[in-house]
Amino acid sequence: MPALTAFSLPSWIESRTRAVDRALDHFLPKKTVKPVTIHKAMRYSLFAGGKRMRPALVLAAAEACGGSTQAAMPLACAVECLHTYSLIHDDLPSMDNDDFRRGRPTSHKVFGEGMAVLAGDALLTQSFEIAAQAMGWPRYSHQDLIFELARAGGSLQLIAGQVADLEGEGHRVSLNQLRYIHERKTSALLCCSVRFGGMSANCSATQLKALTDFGYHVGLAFQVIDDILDVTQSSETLGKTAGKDVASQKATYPSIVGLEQSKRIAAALTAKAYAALKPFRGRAVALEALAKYLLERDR
Ligand code: GRG
Repeated sequence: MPALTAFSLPSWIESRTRAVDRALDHFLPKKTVKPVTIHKAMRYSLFAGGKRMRPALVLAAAEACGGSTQAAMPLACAVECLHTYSLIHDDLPSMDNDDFRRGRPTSHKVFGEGMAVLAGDALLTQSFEIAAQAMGWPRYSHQDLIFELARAGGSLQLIAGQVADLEGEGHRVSLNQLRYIHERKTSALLCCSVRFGGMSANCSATQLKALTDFGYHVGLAFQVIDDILDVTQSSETLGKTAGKDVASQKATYPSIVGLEQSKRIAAALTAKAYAALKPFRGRAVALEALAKYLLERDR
């Protein structure tokens, strides 16, 4: 009888992260390609040591649906490029004005503000170029893939979250409004990531619905934890400026409901994410492990 091998998340993450890094390196213009400054700037932020959680979710969802890493990889790289663009722009002086991200000086600190804007723009465009290189599946066409990415990154989701965030500054923000921001700013792209994984495996409508539900809840939990870590961790651990939310009087879960209640809310959201995986009947091992890891993470 073959020995049962226990699933190890650390080694799963390590091997998938290495594969994602190799694929990103393949998809992106080399830093010697003209104009070299922009390609250096794009690569500087992309290979700065992010957690690669969105690509991991794409690949884990693909596995849950019986798909392959190879087929899902362009979509995993596309979401990471879009995510990195949003971080570069979020750090700009005209937005959050941050000097430190992924453990290094932010793009505008190194390349200047104009080049950082362009590096973000280029990564956003690059994400669509990469997504267009996915193979397309009987149930999901290229049109579906491009629509999915545009919807998650557009003015109804990611940008809407940032708009509400900017407009909320200096005002009293209710818990409902904060949830609206989190749904758009964070949950939308995590949701898109797991949906992409399912699509790359030509998943059924039931599976896609389950992944959507999972992504929504895990995305909200992810942002509540992000709010908590801003208060409880050091800049060194986070690789970005800690305590920024308090300093800028930003509405967060801890500032509205307190730290302990925030932890309970994150745990409850993660429980809902687990429950959404029921249709996979135990086959979504990596997704389950990732949800637990995201809840317990310290950076
Ligand atoms: C288009 C300017 C502009 C902004 C879009 C999403 C967004 C709005 C800005 C991103 C900034 C931000 C703090 C978003 C919240 C989501 C979040 C917690 C991002 C950090 O994600 P991690 O922790 O980062 O996965 P790494 O560096 O590990 O990839």
